[in-house]
Amino acid sequence: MTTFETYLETRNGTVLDDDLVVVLRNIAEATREISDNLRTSSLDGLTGATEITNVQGEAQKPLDILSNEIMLEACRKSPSVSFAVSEELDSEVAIHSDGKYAVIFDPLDGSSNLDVNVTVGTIFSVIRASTSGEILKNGRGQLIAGYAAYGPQTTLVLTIGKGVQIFTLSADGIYLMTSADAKIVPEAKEFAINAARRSSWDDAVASYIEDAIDTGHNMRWVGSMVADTHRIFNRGGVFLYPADRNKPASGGRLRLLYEANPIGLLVEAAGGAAIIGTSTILDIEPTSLHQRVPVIFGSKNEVDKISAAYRERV
Ligand code: AHM
Ligand code: MG
Repeated sequence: MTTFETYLETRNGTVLDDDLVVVLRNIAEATREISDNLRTSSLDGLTGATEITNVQGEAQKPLDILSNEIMLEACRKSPSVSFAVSEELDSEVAIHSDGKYAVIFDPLDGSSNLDVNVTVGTIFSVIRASTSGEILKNGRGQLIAGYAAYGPQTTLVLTIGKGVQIFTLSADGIYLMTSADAKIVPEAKEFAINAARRSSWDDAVASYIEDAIDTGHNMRWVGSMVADTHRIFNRGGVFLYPADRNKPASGGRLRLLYEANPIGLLVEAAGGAAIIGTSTILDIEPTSLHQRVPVIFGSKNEVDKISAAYRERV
């Protein structure tokens, strides 16, 4: 089996530079460390919430803080990293003054699920940015995007510019390639949405979900985007966290830079689609680090149906 190290050596046939290889190796190592900490967190007293509230107004869990620190350390160990941007930090953190790449991450996505032992994940992307002014760029500028899913297995899902590769962490702590070119099937009768927010959906989403139910689709909602995304990578379907009609200014629940963009790049690289309505996620020009956006992605034909429902209504 191809090891992650061999993959880095060959760069999967891409032109990834040596500095980016170091960044990626350190991020992968950080996910391995986070995975180790998660395995025994209840035994180590790393459960419950702290008194600290993050920039999102959410109570941080000990594992949010620890995972954030592990990811920041991965950035510090990488000489070419200029800035780190995290869901858990108010603003960007300067790392190396002569760095040229910013690492943007959600250190532990779905952390509200930690105490119920459901799959959570780390989402990350790397962009070119020597100055803080260059961080706010659209998702097409991502050089690397990926996530680690911490479930029964720890899985690293990556794009470095050519398709999507999946690695599984072995018992010896080595990532081994389990998919060289992962694809999202174009059609699947499964959708993921928080149906309790139905009264807030716009008409395009409401009509798609109504049709889906009428045509025998199944519903799945883990409440942990990495887990829902990983299911879509394995058997297709769509994920929706749409705009909230009752809060037009909020745009949605999920954050553009470290949730929607990395997942959007991975999904497109696997042949799927990722939209906010009539436009694609990767083309949104960000206006702030923690900007929230509507998020709809997954099997291409299903996403196209939702996009058509939006176009009919404009
Ligand atoms: P988090 O980054 O604070 O964990 O929030 C993001 C998570 C996603 O993983 C998930 O899809 C969503 O929040 C669930 O939201 P809700 O609780 O409204 O269903
Ligand atoms: Mg998150």
